[in-house]
Amino acid sequence: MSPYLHWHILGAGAIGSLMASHLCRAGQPVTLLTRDESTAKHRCRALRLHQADTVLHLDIPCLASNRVSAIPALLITTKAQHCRTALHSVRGRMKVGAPVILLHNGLGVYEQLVELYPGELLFCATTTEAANFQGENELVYAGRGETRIGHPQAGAAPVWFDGLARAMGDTHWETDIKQSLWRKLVINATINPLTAIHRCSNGEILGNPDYRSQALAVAGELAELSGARGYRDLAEQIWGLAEAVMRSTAENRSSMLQDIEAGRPTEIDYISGYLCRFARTRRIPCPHNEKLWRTIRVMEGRPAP
Ligand code: KPL
Repeated sequence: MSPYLHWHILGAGAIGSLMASHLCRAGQPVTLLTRDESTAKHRCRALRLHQADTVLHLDIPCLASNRVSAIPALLITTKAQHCRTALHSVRGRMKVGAPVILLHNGLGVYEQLVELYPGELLFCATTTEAANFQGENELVYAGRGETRIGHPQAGAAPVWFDGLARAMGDTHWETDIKQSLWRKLVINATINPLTAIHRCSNGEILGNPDYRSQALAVAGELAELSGARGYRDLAEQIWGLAEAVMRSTAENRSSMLQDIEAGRPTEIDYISGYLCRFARTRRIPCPHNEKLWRTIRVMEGRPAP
């Protein structure tokens, strides 16, 4: 019997496929779940993983999510706004005691999912791994990063964690995952909406004086919100953290910009929207973030919040 859990991955985008390729390369059992019966027909997805100058051919087991019978462990890598439907679609197929890890940008999904699944089995993760598809099966591993996994109510690492971490590279158990998720949230809130509005790369936000001053105003409000949330040290670091990410990913087009360009819904309600709702409960004005939330929703063709 395998000492490893058989992870099923819902959300076969770039990050989900990268995580599947890590498990596959480590020889651990993994299955990509897809809604698309035709992809699942061959029972495997042929991926070409491009990393530096090498190309690796991987055949990742694949199943239609309505065909899977008993899921021992689930990693959900869909966009934030699709996590609830994704979990709902396989809820009746989960083995008793199966852990579920949520890996997406933004906050607020865990609170929605505890209604659907036992809270003690719901874990959250954040990653700085970077990948993108350049062609249907051409997965580019754009940058090695770090993955942090934890439970929102804190606690020690579960027994399955070491096996998973062995496959996933630079992966750590995080005792304060809420703070790590908040840190990623404020970085995304500073960068993503502005890149989508100005249709520019992450680096151009720093390079254009007008965009830069807008980002500084957004980050200033986020510092106040972070202080109110109890993260005083983080409040002082926000601009420095966001600036470092804009420099190290200068050529990147943010995930929100890619969504806008492709006419897809964005994660704005879980990024700026989550922060503005938090600000309203504390009666903290944050007009710059409100404006970003409103503008992106209107760009998507949705009513302003
Ligand atoms: O996480 C990102 C995203 O695009 O969603 C950043 C860090 C901004 C990199 O582009």
